[in-house]
Amino acid sequence: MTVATAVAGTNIALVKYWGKRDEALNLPATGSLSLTLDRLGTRTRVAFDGGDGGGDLLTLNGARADEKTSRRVSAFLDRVRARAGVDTRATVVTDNSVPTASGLASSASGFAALALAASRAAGLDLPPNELSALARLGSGSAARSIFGGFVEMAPGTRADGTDATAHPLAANVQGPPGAPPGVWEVRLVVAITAAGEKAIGSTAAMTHTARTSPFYQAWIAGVDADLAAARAAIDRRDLAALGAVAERSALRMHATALAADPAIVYWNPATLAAIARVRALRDASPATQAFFTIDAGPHVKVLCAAEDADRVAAALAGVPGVLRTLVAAPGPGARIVEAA
Ligand code: 2P0
Repeated sequence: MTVATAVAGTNIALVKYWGKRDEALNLPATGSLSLTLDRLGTRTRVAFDGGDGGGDLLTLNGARADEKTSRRVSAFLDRVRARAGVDTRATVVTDNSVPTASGLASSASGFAALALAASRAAGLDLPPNELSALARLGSGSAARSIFGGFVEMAPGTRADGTDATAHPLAANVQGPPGAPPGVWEVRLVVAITAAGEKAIGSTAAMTHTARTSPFYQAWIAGVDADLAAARAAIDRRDLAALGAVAERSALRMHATALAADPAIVYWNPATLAAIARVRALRDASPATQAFFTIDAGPHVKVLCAAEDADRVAAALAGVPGVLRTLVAAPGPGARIVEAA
């Protein structure tokens, strides 16, 4: 097989990953826990067809990719080629189903789709945990997008990273006694608060935080407790408990980055206004159970029940500085959609 197309959904971490134990192998310093989304993701076609004659040819959202992105993808393809015993250059065509400048064009769905499409096109049929470890080499968060629904990423302890993989959590397939099986019907409402690229990429920001933030060790030390609380909340389908962990984890991650020297500030005024709106929704009578999380950018993502998603989206759309909102549901893991 020399051609394969894969799709993968992006994921939003509820317990954040922010720091590495090994930069070369992209091994996280802690575990993390996320929700894979349905509508927002990446479709990638890989053909080991000789590329542009000299090297790999990467087309991203209809245009030839820039040097930096191309190099990162080629380095990833080199790992796949080495493993499969292939030395042919590739043509890669990748499209994000994420709205332009949404701040959600994350590397998570990109490297998950690339790991699956490239490995399959190279003739490898990797089991999910090995695919997850492969995707991690491209981007830490991509290891989680191999799986659908709620997913936990293990930091692993091995130096070679073979145990630094993600796995789906049981809540994806079974609920509490009496509840119907299937994915817990939560939603993530995304409030876009800025257009354009973020100021500092996650990889560089994590390294800078680890080197200069006096809060970094305290941040790392707290993640296991958040993971345990999040797992327990998901088992019970307790939205308020899961939301409390998500807010705590995001605020601590940002506090740690804010304390770096020089400071890493991802927020803008609309970020804070959206946080205030979410808290007001909870304090209102009747209350709406809604909980925010924020990644390496100014946008605010709000966890809520499916039946409240439209109300939460409308409330956020009215916040000054919020440019647009979108609603995402839990989605499946990475999958092959075409192979030849
Ligand atoms: C996360 N983020 O857990 C955290 C929270 C952003 C904020 O994972 O260096 O692009 O490629 O492993 O995965 C974004 O970082 O970083 C990220 P690398 P990645 O979702």
